[in-house]
Amino acid sequence: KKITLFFLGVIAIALVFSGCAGKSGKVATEEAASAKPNIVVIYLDDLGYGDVGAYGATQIQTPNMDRLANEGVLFTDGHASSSTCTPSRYALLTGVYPWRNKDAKILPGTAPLIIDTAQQTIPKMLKEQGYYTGVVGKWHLGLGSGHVDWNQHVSPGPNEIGFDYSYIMAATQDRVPTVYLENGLVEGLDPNDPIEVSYSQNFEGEPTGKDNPELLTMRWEHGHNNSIVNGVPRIGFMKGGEKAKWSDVDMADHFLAKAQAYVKQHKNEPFFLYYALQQPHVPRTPHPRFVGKTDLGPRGDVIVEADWCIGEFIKTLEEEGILENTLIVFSSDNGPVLNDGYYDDAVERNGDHTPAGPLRGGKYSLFEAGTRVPFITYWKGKIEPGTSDALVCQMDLLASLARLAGTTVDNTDSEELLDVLMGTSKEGRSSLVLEATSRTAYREGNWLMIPPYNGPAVISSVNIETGNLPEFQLYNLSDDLGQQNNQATENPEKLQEMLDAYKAIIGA
Ligand code: NG6
Ligand code: CA
Repeated sequence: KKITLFFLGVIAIALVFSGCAGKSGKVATEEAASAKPNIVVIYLDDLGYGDVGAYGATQIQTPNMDRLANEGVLFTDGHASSSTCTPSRYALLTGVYPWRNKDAKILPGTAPLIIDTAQQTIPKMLKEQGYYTGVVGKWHLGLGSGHVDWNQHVSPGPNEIGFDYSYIMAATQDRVPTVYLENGLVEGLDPNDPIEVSYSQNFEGEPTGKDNPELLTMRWEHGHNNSIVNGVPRIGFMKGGEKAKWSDVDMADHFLAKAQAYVKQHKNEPFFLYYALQQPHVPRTPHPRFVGKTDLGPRGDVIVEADWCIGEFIKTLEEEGILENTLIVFSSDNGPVLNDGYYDDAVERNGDHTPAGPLRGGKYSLFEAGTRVPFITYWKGKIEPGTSDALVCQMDLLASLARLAGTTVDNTDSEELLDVLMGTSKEGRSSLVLEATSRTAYREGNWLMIPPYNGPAVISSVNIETGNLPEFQLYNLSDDLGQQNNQATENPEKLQEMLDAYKAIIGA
């Protein structure tokens, strides 16, 4: 009898609780779903300011990027923090200036993770606000904490800095290991064929690009002459892991499929996706169905391929009925380069295409084309189409997305510019320190100051101006976007004002 009464009591209590939980749970989800849109950052690798139709390209057709621009806000003055990959990605995810971290520079595939696992990041912040968070694509922020054994679970990595899900290539397409990692595990690894990676010496008996040109389907021009994978010579040496190696020509489709699957799986909860495409970084390996889509050779063709991927990805959001509830931020990690180390006709077939648009410099450069990149925000039905000349930096996404998700972050480098990203305000940043291969420059208003730097004025291997000059440079971008007229000597007051403000920020 006692037992029956006890059970009745338990059932009664359970009913009361399930009733409450059911009701408030549902309301909470509905509120979250309408208040917290999905957030997708589509990030390209080395895509230049002038490589997109909406930004003036005529020889590369980019209808899907153009759709985002035409139906969203096209920023004319949007910046990566840096003119190379690792620092820009560091700033994007952490909201911290990359020059504050001495390790935030182009990393080998064996480098340890450079984001502190205690650090604030976009995925961590969003996760705290109830988001499911994922990264698909290029990582290049280091993995592990010293020596990485690629045959074991690799950690710390994206999953330790806030991503619930990660499907990545460790570094770049031109660096070993040339395998994908899903949540820290090399996909498709055969334990009987373990992976070994070294950036200092080759493994005995393994061919290299340098010694075995007869094995190459793509020739190296500078660097890129170590291990050969799929006929392409890479940076770094790798042995084993045959079955796990990626197929270069399928990489775009492969990442797209992962990004689409992620969306389908998480469409019923607010999600964040950092979709980091590999194009048009070297080696440029378009899938055969994109070969010849432009007259520019592989560099143009992989941009068309990336554009197609973006179109397919948007279609998935549409088909799943969540496009209206998804904010898309589109950008690139640094400016363009034609010859980045392989003979792939990028220079020879460039014709009169201007990858940097009207800007001076390119990847690796302190000049404008290093960091000023395509930058678009799109949110169907929420963002009014338009153009914005506001100064914005990818580093500002942390604070801005925090506001969108209903929270704030304790971060002084990341500026909260949500209204600017939404197109309702044109009040962007008043200043920004830009970085290129560990050098910095200072932007305030329309003025740009580059302090004196020794070193070559041009990186001859890639044929890009560095921005180095032994004296100060001062440009007024409002009437000299191409940075042709150095006003440092004729405008000493402005120079001094800029120098003082710059020193105050960098702590010099
Ligand atoms: C450089 C590579 C270049 C590219 C770059 C990183 C050589 C000679 N050049 O060192 O090809 O991989 O690093 O690019 O090795 S980034 O977009 O990831 O920053
Ligand atoms: Ca890059």
